[in-house]
Amino acid sequence: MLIRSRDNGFTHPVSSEITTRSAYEGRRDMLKLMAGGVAGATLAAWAGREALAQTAPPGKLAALKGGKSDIAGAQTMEKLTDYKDASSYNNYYEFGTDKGDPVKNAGTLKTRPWTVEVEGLVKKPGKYGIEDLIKLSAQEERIYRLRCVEGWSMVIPWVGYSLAELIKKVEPQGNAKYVEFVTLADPKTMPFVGSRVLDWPYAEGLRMDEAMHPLTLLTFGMYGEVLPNQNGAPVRIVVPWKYGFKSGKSIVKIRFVEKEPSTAWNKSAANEYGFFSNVNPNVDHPRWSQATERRIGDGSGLFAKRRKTEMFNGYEAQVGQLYAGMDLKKFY
Ligand SMILES: Nc1nc2c(c(=O)[nH]1)N[C@H]1C(S)=C(S)[C@@H](COP(=O)(O)O)O[C@H]1N2
Ligand SMILES: [Mo]
Repeated sequence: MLIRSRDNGFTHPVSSEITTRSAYEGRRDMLKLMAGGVAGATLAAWAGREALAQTAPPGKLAALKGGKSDIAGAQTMEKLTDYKDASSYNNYYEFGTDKGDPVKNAGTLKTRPWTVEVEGLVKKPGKYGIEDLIKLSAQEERIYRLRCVEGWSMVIPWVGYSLAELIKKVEPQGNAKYVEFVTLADPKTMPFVGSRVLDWPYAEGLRMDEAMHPLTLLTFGMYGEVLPNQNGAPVRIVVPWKYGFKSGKSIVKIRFVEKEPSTAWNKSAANEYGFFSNVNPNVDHPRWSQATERRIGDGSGLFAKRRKTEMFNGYEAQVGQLYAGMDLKKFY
């Protein structure tokens, strides 16, 4: 396909993958132009780009913009997953176990007021109101692949800042070796809390060096807006080199501890879900292979095209060092 580059005016071939990405960026540029009072021909030139309508959010949620992140691994030329897919094909068991349940049921989640408690082995524990937490550091946009342990993946532009920014502010003590994330478990608003699928609250954890890694994102938004409830509003973690279940949604506690914390999925099936859960095409899940994945949007059923899963979900250059010398079959 031929498109005209906005940067230099030259016409050059690009793959359709790049087109959608640039259409998304184009929309943001268009909004800037509109704000600046540019109309008519310019707007007409932007109209009718269908990829744009699919990828962009419908604009019902509050805007949350992030500056383009320049940390290594935070950008990709891959096609973004359509907003519609990213916000309607979810795992959020508190709202049901089918992929379509969270978007239907998470409307009851009350995201204000919201407090995140930082506790445990830190010099400056405290309670952060969500608005203060959002303002604690500059918001960045990071485009990450999210690979679910079940074998599907998406590419999502998240908005947030490195968890390390918060960690530095609260000053962990020397004996703090792990960070535990506790998420909301409110039986009044979450219909499946109380069911026995998992041991609630949904809890997750990271080793301190993983939590401090710049790619680990304290996430408040996606696609330039605040997170929809079903994606973990008002604040979640995103750890792009690990299977999606390590990225806990709707966090209420961040706790610094000495021993490896137990996690919801590890408690439910320790032989299937280890503490590390780094994406690894060479270590199969006991019930299925992890060598390939289906990118949401690439077709489904008989027409599903599968892609090779990459070591550490493609972030090996950035995070491989964290696991030097570790037997990744043993520490799965
Ligand atoms: N609290 C909570 N967090 C959760 C889950 C959950 O069920 N409850 N599911 C996890 C799983 S299995 C995945 S793949 C990702 C999905 O995130 P997404 O729906 O935003 O793509 O969220 C993770 N975080
Ligand atoms: Mo998942």
